[in-house]
Amino acid sequence: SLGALLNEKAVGPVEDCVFCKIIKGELPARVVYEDEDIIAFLDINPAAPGHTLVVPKKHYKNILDAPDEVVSKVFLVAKKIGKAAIEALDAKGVNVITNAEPVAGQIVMHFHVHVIPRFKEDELKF
Ligand code: DGP
Repeated sequence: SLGALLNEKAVGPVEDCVFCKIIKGELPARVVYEDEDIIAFLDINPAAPGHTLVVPKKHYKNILDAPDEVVSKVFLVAKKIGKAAIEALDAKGVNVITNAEPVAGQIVMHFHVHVIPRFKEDELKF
């Protein structure tokens, strides 16, 4: 189930456009959701349990570069995963965030949205 998958640990090394390689199946990832246009997998360096990245299969640099339809699809999947995290992991809320350009903290230059489950004992600041 999606809930069980969100509880697992991410796997996979870090390289240049790692997300394209993950999408092509050339690098492993703990995939928690996939459809025709979108893949979602656990973050290799999670800020909290269940930290998931939602990624369009087509390469766009970031939200500012992606077509509106792609942005919509990515955020709708982020919503689905956020709700699953609250149900399956007993999270109390989620951060849904995206970084655009290195000055804003973007490291992987392939558009992605972070879904970060938040727990009562969780003192992360976003
Ligand atoms: P950002 O700073 O928004 O570009 O976040 C990039 C995220 O991607 C960061 O939280 C770590 C994650 N990440 C980088 N490389 C890999 C990888 O190879 N596999 C997985 N699962 N996550 C990765």
